This record gives sequence, structure tokens and C-alpha cells, in this order.
Amino acid sequence: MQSPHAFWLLFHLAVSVRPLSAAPAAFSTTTANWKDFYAAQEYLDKYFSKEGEQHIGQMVAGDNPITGKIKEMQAFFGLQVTGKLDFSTMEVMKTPRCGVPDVENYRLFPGQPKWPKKSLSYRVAKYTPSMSNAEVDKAVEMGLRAWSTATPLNFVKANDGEADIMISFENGDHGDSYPFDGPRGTLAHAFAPGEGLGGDTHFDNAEKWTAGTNGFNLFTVAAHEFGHALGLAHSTDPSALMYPTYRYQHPAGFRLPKDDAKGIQALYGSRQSPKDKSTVPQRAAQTPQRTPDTDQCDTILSFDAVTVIGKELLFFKDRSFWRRQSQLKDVKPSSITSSFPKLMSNVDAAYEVADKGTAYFFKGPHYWATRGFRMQGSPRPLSEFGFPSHVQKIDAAVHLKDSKKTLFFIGEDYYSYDETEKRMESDYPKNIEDEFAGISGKIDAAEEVNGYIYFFSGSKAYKYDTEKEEVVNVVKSSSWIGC
Ligand code: TQI
Ligand code: CA
Ligand code: ZN
Ligand code: ZN
Repeated sequence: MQSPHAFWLLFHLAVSVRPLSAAPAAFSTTTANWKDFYAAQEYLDKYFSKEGEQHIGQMVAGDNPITGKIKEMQAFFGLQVTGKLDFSTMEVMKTPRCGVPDVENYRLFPGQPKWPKKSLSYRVAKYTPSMSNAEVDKAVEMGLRAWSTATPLNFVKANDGEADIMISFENGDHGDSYPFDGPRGTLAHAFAPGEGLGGDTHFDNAEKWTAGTNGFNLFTVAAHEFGHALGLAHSTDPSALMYPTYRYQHPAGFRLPKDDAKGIQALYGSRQSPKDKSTVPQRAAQTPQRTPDTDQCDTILSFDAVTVIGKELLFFKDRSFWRRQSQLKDVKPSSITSSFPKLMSNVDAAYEVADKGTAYFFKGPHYWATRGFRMQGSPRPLSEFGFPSHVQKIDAAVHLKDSKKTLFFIGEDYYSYDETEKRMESDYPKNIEDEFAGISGKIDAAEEVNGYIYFFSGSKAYKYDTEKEEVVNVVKSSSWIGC
């Protein structure tokens, strides 16, 4: 029954416990008494002893086995990892763990870190010799899909640059103070949601990674690690993916166990359900105030409006705009006043109806029509489109060539205007995110190119596939003007 490891622990206890001065580092007489220490020992022995199975540990293991065990237990319960029997650690140990209760067993990290947005980028930055890159990509994609099917989260693959979730296979010491330990032991680790290392997921390159069962199955371990990267700590439910024991999972037809689904939905809500207002993405927040002289390659560059005119794409920002020939990468900056004197500056939105050869520009409660770069007549009231009177300004507009509808974005909502019938469609406004999964909050600009809708929101441009009904790529807005 007793594993050799537990025996050694008890032996260590028996010899080290007698003289008070030789109390193990884990034990501090200011935070617990000797009775607590024995109780803790018994608890750790019962729940945190290894029995030849792959178990948690190395990431938090300490200088002696008791400290290590306490740290392991603290990490398991999402407590502060001190290796000491402090108050909150004793509290958890004293909580009865009888049988397998059918209540929620998932755990979140302390402070409940989570991603403040729904579209997360990921990138496999370093591969492994154990598997082909395509197999790794597939396992990673399936591992993420396990979580995106249960939540409103969307994962978008990046091939370069800094992604939210940076994935890599690493050897030994790899610069994050959690060195890997060679074959077996620690297999992988992931950082809880946050900036920098947050969300990053590392796999021990010394393991034999596999798409099958001969070695550690990458999908199985990746799916577990992504749970951590999204904000889940370990579960006490043995059937959970977040239960800290390795069990091979077949990627095809994998469904997230109930406990994990409950856990991740506590953070992000579920996929179909109407939006949980507390999880409005932060990227929708205001873009920073800018100086009049727009720096073209500022990485936080956002746009005011984007439209096609003829064969060119036009990007408006403050008093400037950039012209980009659809095919050519050649981008030329100009000032708005030189080409469009009446517009002055700071356009809210723009779109073109190519069939009519007309483009429309919006600024506050007015709009202008142009033929090519020639303004037609004087400004007209926005209300002519049939907006309710409280709409005095729009955020973005995009004309959809196939349906001949123009979508107008205002805050979290959008309207649809029928260009053929020349009237606003009924049943609007609708919530942006309800119709465009992964797109939410304030849109700065939108444009349809080659059947995709590009939504510009702050420094990011989201490529939305209208067939798949999902975001398929996220790039920096400034990359559109050659940055
Ligand atoms: N790596 C640990 C893990 O991901 C790292 C870790 C230890 C940890 N304590 C933690 C992470 C507390 C977050 C919170 O669990 S591991 C499994 C298991 C590992 C273990 O290499 O031990 C899996 C990686 F135990 F579930 F099989 C993946 Cl699936
Ligand atoms: Ca290892
Ligand atoms: Zn690491
Ligand atoms: Zn884990």
C-alpha cells in the first residue's frame, strides 16, 4: 500500500521531528503546531504520494521531500507555493476529502487570471525531432479545439512574431526558472493567462512525443497544458482532463469532460449562450490618444476607417490616409485634405458600393458621397439611412458585395442596410458578437476583401471567414500598410 516514497517521507519525519531546532524548513512553529505537522504529513502521504504513475511535482519541487510535497499540494490547490504549512494550506488540509463528491472539482488559479479577449493567437515557435511538424500542429490544434468548443474562445495560428500562447519544445534549463528534467518526470508546463510568459506552454524535448500511444501522446498532454494556459489549475475529479494523472486521450471525437467544461465556462462562459457581460473584451476599449502626425509604423496604430475606391484600398487615420493597390505591396501616405478637402480629417467610417461606383464617408451625423476621389454634392444627414435618431455617429461600415448589404457598426451592435431597396433592414440592431463569433466590442473599421471581412479593432485586424463563421487570422492593423 505504502509507496517507497511515502515510506522515505515518514522516515525523514521520524528522524527530523525530535529536536525542535532541526524542524524541516517546511515547518514553522509560528504558523502551525506539531499536531498540525503530523496531520499534514498524513494528508500528504495519503493524497500526494507517487505510486509509479505520472504525477505532478517537478515544477514546484523544493529542497527536501516534505517541502516538495507541500509545494506540490499548494500548487495542486492553487495556493501560494511557499512550501510552508501556513494558515491557508492547513485550512485546505483540514477540509474533508471524502469519497468522490459529485460537485464541481475544478480549480482556478489564485486571483482567477483569465484572458480578457476571445480571440487568442498561438504559435509553435520550436518543434521537436520526435514528431513531424504537421503532427505537432495537428495535436496542438486539436488540444486547443477541446477548449474552444466549450467556450466562446477562438484560437488563431500565427507563424511569426509574438503570440498570446507561445508553444515550444525545450531542453533542460530554458530560461524561465522551471528547467526540464530529461526523460519522464516533468513532461510539460504552462503559465496561467497574462502578459509575457502568461499562456506560454513548454514541452520537455527529452520526452518521446507521439501522435499515438508509443510515448507520451502530445494531444493528451497539450490539452491538459492548455487548460492551465487558459486559467484552470488541477481538478480533484479523477475523470477530468485537469486531474494530474496522465491518461492517453484519443484526439478524434474527444469531448471535454464535464468538470473541465464547468471550470472553463466559469471563466469564459459557454459558446452558444448569450454573452456574459462581465467578459467584454478589453481590446474594445479606446485606442490611445494620438498626436496629429501619425507615425506610420507605430505598432499600436489603429485606423479610423478603411474602404476600397476602385482598385485601391484606403486606410484613414487622423489627417492622413494610405493608398494601397490591391495587388502591389506599394503603400503611399497622403493627407486627407489634399485629396478630399471637404472631409478635413478624422473620418468615422467609409465604404464603397463598386456596382454604383460610389463611396460614402461618414463623420459625426453627416455623410458624403464620392465618385472615385471626386466628392459629390454637400454633406447629407446620417439619418437618411434610417438610423434611429439617437445614432449620431457610426464606428465602421462594410459593404458586402454578394448580398449587396452594408453593415454599420455602432458600439456592440450593428445595422444592416439594403443597398438595392435603399432601406435599413428590420430586426436590427443585432449584437456584433452574436453574429460574428470572436468579434466584439467597438470596431474601428471594416472591409471585405476576397470574401473575408477584416475587422479592425485597435491595433489588431481580425480576418473573419464568413463561411466558417470564425476568425481565421489576427494581424497587427499596421501590417496592412506595410509595417
Ligand atoms: N507538469 C505539470 C502539469 O502541467 C506542471 C505542474 C506541476 C503544474 N504543478 C502544477 C501546473 C500546478 C499547474 C499547476 O500538471 S507535468 C500531467 C498529468 C504534467 C502532468 O509534466 O507533471 C500532464 C503535464 F499529470 F496530468 F499527467 C501534463 Cl497531462
Ligand atoms: Ca521530463
Ligand atoms: Zn518553461
Ligand atoms: Zn497540470
